[in-house]
Amino acid sequence: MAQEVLVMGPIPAAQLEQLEQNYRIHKLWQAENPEAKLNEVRNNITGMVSTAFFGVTAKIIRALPNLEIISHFGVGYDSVDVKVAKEQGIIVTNTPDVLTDDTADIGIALTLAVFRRTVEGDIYVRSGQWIKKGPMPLGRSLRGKTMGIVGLGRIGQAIAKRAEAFGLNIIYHGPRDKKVSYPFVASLEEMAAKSDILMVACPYSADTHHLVDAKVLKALGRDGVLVNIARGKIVDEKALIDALEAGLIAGAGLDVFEKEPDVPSALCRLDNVVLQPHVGSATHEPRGAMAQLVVDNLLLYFEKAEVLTPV
Ligand code: 8YV
Repeated sequence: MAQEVLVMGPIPAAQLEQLEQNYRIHKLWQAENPEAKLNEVRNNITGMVSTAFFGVTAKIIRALPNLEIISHFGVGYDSVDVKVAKEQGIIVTNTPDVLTDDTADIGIALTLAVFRRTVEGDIYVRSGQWIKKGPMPLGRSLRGKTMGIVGLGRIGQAIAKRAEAFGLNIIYHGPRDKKVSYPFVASLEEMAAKSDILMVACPYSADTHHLVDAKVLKALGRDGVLVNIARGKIVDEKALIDALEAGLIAGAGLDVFEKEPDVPSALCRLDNVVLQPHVGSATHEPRGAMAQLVVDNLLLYFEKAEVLTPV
């Protein structure tokens, strides 16, 4: 009999089709009454697919007595209660590597957009201000500035590599000194004080909740720019809005927010902020590769009790 897989949220169509060909799947995000659907299938489910937005709570894990594997669509798996899953002997997999380059690209795109005012420039042309007012106010050069990276993991390193090509100096902060060529700064506040750009690229966990707070932003200073391509909750969003409104920092480039897709209107009103709707991995290539890893982890697990990318 085919395994039954509960799919919490959408993944690309080609891989959803592969799931349909191999398993009996239940698309919970499309169910009219998700709770009733869960009750109906709970004893049959052996596999699950989750996403950043459609995660897996401890309550759901505990409601599925025969669950064996959660195949997560995304590199960050903070939306899955991994601790409870592991306690129950459930395997969790994620989708690293395949999205590293595209996510790093968005980090650089946001940095450039804030420094070179590219979004403002686009509006300046389209709204006819160029003709009316003449040249736009000047931006700032990246060359010679310092980027402080919070979290020098796969994505942080890919950002560093790109940033070096733009003539930026790199320093980094994280839980430990990785003994790499970039200087490690043990105190985040100290790193922020040394940085022109504070680039957030670390995973979200209880340890990194509101890691970037009012003190760190103050240390970043009036010429400093915050860029976040990781998770919204790593930054205290209220403190960020206060710092931007008071001119305590120069600007921000944000791909992620505390309560997606609900972005505070205060952020939308600020000219020195560039906003993106969580698009780090949002190109066809990585999204396809991520979804394929989701499928391949399930296939391998149900065939040989092995997985490719456990967390
Ligand atoms: C999302 C992401 O997974 O990989 C991550 O951690 O945040 C994104 O790639 C994507 O939006 C799909 O849920």
